[in-house]
Amino acid sequence: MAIDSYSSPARVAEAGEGIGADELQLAARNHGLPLEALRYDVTPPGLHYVLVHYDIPLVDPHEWRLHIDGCLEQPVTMDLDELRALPERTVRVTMECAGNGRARYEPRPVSQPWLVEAVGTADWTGVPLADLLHLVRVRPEAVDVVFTGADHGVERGVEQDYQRALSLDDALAGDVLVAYAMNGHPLPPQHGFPVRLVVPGWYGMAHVKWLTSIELLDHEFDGFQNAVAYRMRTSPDEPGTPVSRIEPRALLEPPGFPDFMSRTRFLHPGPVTLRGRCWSGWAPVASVDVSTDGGTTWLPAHLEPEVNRWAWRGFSRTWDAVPGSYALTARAVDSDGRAQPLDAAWNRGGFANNSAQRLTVVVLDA
Ligand SMILES: Nc1nc2c(c(=O)[nH]1)N[C@H]1C(S)=C(S)[C@@H](COP(=O)(O)O)O[C@H]1N2
Ligand SMILES: [Mo]
Repeated sequence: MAIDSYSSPARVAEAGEGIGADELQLAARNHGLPLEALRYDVTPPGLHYVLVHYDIPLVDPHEWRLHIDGCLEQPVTMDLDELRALPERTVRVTMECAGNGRARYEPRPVSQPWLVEAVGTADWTGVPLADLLHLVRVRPEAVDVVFTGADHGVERGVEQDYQRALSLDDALAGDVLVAYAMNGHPLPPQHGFPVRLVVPGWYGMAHVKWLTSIELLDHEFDGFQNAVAYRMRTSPDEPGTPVSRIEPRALLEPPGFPDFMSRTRFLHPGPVTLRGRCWSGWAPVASVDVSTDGGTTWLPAHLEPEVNRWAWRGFSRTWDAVPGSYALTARAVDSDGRAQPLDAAWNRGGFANNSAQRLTVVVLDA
């Protein structure tokens, strides 16, 4: 039997169709950030969201090599010790899956059914990609840089290694790292052990895990994850535009205590400080507003100082909670004026859904 019998395009759920066994299977492998973990400045690794397209490969760190070749003067193969001997840099980065919010789109694109929780922040340590590219002396004709992971699978009938490319300009800009440590420790297997790419400000698909090769091309990369997947389109036959940087988002730490099944929050009446985190990959967040009536009226939040450009920022707002039922939400606006909407425009892949979060909160009688 041929693999192309698995080539059906990504499906969109029928009206009213519930989450199916195939989506549940993905959701049970790929976990989100429990929203109470927004309390940590740096996400403990086990609480950081995880997304893996195929299998988590078992990589022997002694056998591992990074190959850098293609359109350059000085091809290089290095082992882990050689990589770690180069000058290192640590950058705090908030990473978010491009599919975050997918399950809240109507109709629902059938894939990993994230609500709002596909996010995490880590201190990534590694070698700046720009330093490595300097070392190998990239030729002037080079335009794209392809990153290949050690994982292998099939997607819509196409057998492939996980590969993503950046333009040479994007690869040289903004703190892109070839990282071997997360929060000061070797990468956990699910986060790319022993080495992954980190592309600050970009959605997760660009941060290639289990990195084994970096190849310079003199033409645009047309691999599956760039040319077919991760494109914003409303119908399957249009080429669409590439998914790239992270849209602005604010997320509230759910206040009070939860009901086990519905996750409705309960609070006792009185003053409460609502807290959360905000980020945008395009431009720094300029303001955050909070609403207790589902976005009809907004209250400005206090923004904590920026730790660095690529890490989320804390925000807070006091609220005098009186008995009743509330729909809490928050929205971020970045300094380019990109504003988080109550309802983001739909696309077929279910990408970049930064529609404002909605938390049902019941303030109990005194
Ligand atoms: N090699 C490889 N890299 C990958 C992936 C993958 O499946 N294989 N998934 C990508 C996607 S879609 C996301 S959102 C991030 C998730 O990174 P994390 O699991 O460390 O949070 O890794 C990216 N890098
Ligand atoms: Mo993702």
